[in-house]
Amino acid sequence: MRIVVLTGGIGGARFLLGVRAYAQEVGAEVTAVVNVGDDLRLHGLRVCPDLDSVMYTLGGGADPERGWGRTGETWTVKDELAAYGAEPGWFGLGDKDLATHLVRTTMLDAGYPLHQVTEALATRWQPGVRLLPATNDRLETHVIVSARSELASPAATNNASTVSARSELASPAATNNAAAADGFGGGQQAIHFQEWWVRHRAQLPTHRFVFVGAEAAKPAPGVTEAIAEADVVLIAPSNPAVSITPILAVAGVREAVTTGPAPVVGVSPIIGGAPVRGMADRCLAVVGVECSAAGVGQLYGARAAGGLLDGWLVAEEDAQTVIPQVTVRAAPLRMTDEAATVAMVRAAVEMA
Ligand code: FO1
Repeated sequence: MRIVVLTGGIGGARFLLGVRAYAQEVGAEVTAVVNVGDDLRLHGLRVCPDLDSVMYTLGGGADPERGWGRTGETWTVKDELAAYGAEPGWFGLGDKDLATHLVRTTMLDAGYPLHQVTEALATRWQPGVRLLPATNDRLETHVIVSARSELASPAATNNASTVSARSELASPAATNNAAAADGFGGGQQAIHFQEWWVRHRAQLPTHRFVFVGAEAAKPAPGVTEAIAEADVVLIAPSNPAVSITPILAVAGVREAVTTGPAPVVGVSPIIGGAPVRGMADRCLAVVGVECSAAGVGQLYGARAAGGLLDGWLVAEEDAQTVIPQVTVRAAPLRMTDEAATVAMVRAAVEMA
């Protein structure tokens, strides 16, 4: 059996632990198509948070509490960077983690595409599933927020690493043009997702997410093929707005899923109206989706109605959820340990 999982974020990485264990039980192969919208360039390095969360989590190197970065991490370089006043100080790169970014950046600069770099890094970690970036091309999630003085000030914008962590959209002029062009009127600013997520904890007045580069981005080699050959496609209980949507925004991926032969089953990231962790509620509010299993199920939509889902696995608290033309099943959805996650995966695959 071939299982494809669309995934991103820390919840998605944890879900993959269960998918891998289930696949080992039934003798299935797993391909994870991982979000790259969180990626950023920092201190000259390419950082891929979602690919690294999956690689470290499945490879046994992730810090279980944080969910990102390495276990047993030290922060000497981070402190040294702060001593130089090197911006941005709000995004911490651990010493062990830095080695990953150095190897990745060196390989990318040598011309290797991201999917081959990911494969090379995974050789060390042996995640037990194939990791594919959704695309090798530039795709960055930016967030349109109400402009704030410190964000738009030239000093902040001119600092190299800050600008590298933000898009060319971030320059006030460009942003205002972009915002104005979008009929949002002036006074709005595009900032990189990580700045919104880590520096501001999603607490800024936020208008929308933009997946910069999505139209031109192509699925990484192997992505549409894996989806076409899959026996089941699972949508992990990741953040729908900023982890799953940017995967589907890559031209060709959504079509591959909706027109492919494999049944598509999603797992709700919302239990009883609240996200299990992270800030999915904040993100769903930005896109105007109710923070509920029903809201997210409707966001993904029924395949029969042009959406994605054949099945939607919800928590027992949400057993009454109805999504027209989608099979809804209830099961315990808290990934308290691997066995609990395996049970979720089994329930999802059996729906398919
Ligand atoms: N999240 C934070 O809240 N603070 C950080 O300083 C931080 C650093 C960081 C470094 C590397 C990495 O791969 C992830 C990091 N994250 C940090 C988490 C990251 O923002 C999120 O894991 C994803 O982007 C959201 O899924």
